[in-house]
Amino acid sequence: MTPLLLALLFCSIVATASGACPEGWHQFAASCYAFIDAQPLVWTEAVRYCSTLHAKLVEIESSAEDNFLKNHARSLHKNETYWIGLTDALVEGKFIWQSTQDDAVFTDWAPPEPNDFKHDEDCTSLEFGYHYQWNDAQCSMHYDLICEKEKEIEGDLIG
Ligand code: MMA
Ligand code: CA
Repeated sequence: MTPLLLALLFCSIVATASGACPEGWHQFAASCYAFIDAQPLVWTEAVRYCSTLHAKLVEIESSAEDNFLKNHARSLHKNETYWIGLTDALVEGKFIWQSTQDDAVFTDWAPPEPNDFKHDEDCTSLEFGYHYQWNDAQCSMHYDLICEKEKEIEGDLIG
């Protein structure tokens, strides 16, 4: 093999090892995100689906993360609404993140949301009709979803 090919091979191994995301996942900060649109699911199914990918339904803790996700959703040009991992099913009006049960500190509700329309909206979406600001929606709606998992750590892959 020529030195050039060896150098290219080495570079591609380093690129993989330095914390890239799995194929089809998109990196932001220390996380990888998958936008799942093969089959719209109800919210509880969305939680379950992400867990089969060793991930969680996305939890959004900052405007930087929120903007990354909104921009990516827009770039897909699919006119889809996506579930996120925020719910007030346990205590009405108290929105918590599914995996940690932590109160939402950062939020991006589209005014006048969350409105608990017909007293039957306990799950949260990035709503296409709101330019991907957040809506509380019926948990039985079938929406696409975004899964999140931690980026692989460099040392694990280099070995
Ligand atoms: C829909 C549904 C609600 C949302 C309202 C806003 C009619 O219900 O998406 O969650 O709050 O629209 O008008
Ligand atoms: Ca609503």
